[in-house]
Amino acid sequence: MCGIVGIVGKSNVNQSLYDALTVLQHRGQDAAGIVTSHGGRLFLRKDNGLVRDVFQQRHMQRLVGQVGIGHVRYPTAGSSSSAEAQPFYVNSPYGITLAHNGNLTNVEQLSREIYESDLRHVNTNSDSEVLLNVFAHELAVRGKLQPTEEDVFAAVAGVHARCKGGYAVVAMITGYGVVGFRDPYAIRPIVFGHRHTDEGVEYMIASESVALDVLGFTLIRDLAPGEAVYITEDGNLHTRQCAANPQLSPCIFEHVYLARPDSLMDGVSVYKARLRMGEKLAEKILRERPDHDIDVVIPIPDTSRTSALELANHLGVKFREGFVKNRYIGRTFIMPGQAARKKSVRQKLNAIELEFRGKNVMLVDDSIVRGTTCKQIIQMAREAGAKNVYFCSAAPAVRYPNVYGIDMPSPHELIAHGRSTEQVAELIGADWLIYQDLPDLIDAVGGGKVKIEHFDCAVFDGQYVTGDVNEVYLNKIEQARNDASKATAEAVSAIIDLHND
Ligand code: PIN
Repeated sequence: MCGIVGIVGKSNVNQSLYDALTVLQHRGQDAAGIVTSHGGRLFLRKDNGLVRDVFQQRHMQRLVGQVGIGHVRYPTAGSSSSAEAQPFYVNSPYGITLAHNGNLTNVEQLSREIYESDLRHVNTNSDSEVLLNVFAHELAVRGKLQPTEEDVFAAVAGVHARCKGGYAVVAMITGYGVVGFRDPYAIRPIVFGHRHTDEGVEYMIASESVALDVLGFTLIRDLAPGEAVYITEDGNLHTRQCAANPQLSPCIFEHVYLARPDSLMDGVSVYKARLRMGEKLAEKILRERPDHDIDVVIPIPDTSRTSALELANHLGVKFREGFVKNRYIGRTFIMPGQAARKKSVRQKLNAIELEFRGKNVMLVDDSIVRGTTCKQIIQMAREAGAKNVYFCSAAPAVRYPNVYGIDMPSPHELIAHGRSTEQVAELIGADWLIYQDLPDLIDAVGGGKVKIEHFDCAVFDGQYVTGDVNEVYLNKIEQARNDASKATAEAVSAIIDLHND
């Protein structure tokens, strides 16, 4: 998962891009980058690290121009080099830079085509660089000295015809404008909006509406599946459907915990969706355990708070903050002769004993992935004196890998892979466990004021909407993951784990 932003402004956009990336920081803490364009020149700064660490005063001063794009990257196994920080750049045609959120599922084939047929060179293992080269090729074959919006949209249509997988993209065509587009299933999110200044109207494209809000832009709308928006440097906005058979199937996991609650995605309030998840969970508890003896509902901070609150309301049970999170976790230093150790949950969360002692507590989390964190948290609840510890997950059991840009462990690391609810409960040490049912999650997200019927729910049901993901592909990525993780030093994985939890 990553965050992307593009701005066509009326004055320097460096500060606004920086601010937008800070707002999107939850979508990726591994690397950050900004490129701006001024007078036919590009100015780029990208590196590993948080937005606040990557950009210093001296970098910001160099990032001049009224047009630019930016990116924050989530760590994925084997992609931690700063050479793979985004935006990526190709010099021909025009000079194009691109930032991408998602993952292409046919990257091997594309890489071959790019080299053998398009005669292009790709210098990293990043699928985003592949995507950029496909886009650049599709624009180059139009053969124009000055691309029009027709050329740009034709190039996006070319990308849709060749690329498979999940992608939300912003790309800057030097001297011409910024284009944003979304894959034909709209798996990854992308919105656009405008802001009025004394100098005129400015436009922003971003992963989440919260970036628009915070910077004083007004949301125009989400891009539709397969749609592209092109904003020229002089401020003209064009949109076009560029896919042959678009079908809205956004990733439901965005609502579970990836997105900020104050974002609207495809018209759905993430916050409201989480409230409804809590309501549905309460209904399930009342159905399956009408005689429950829960004394108190306690969220595991932060994401699950919203669902836990509504769950408690619907059960008519007290809601209490039983865990306090340290917001200032430090780095893990590698001392001579010592291997870096994974930071324990204990360093991040502390229990307020009096909320646990002698009580039957219902802990709520947004999801159970590896099960390692929740196991430790359940243990903490017991040590704090809980009589019984029940657990519920606002999402269904995560049983399958994600191939559209969310970094998930491989199947055998997923605690629910091939296991029943009772088996998971036993492994994590809960007295009983309740998972959200998938139809309830779908209804919680897509059954509000704005109706969405179909989602990408692959991590829960193993159904991959793009239709090209089979056993062979899944085995291949698992193998690649294992190789990458073997090659990755223990110290690095400890830090990645810290981010993932
Ligand atoms: C919570 C994110 N959320 C917490 C991620 C832990 C599963 N884990 C998925 C729960 S927040 S595990 O956004 O950081 O607040 O028990 O499966 O290891």
